[in-house]
Amino acid sequence: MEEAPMEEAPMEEAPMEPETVEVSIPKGTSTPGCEANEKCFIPSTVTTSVGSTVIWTNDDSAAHTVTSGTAVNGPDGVFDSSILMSGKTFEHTFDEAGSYDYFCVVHPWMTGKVIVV
Ligand SMILES: [Cu+2]
Repeated sequence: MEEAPMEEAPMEEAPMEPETVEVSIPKGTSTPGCEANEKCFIPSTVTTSVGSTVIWTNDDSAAHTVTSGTAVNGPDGVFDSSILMSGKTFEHTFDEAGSYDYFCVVHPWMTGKVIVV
């Protein structure tokens, strides 16, 4: 068999398949502190492929939101869970590549990011 040239199939550039990624909103995030070690959303940064779905679960006893944008500039309208009660989930499918910052409008120290490649 003929050997394929190395540059045609580098492992690092193989396209990722769409996947489902779970992010937890952990207990205690309604008081500041989680931001010090990026534990307000776990994981706080998700890198995934176009077409993937991220599912956030509120594992805290308090209500939170998952809102695209930043605390400084406000919601940007890409996605918004609105008030997410304890135990509830919110999901969003990312159909376009980009870097998506998000935060909790109730507790603006809670920030996270989804990077879609
Ligand atoms: Cu919150």
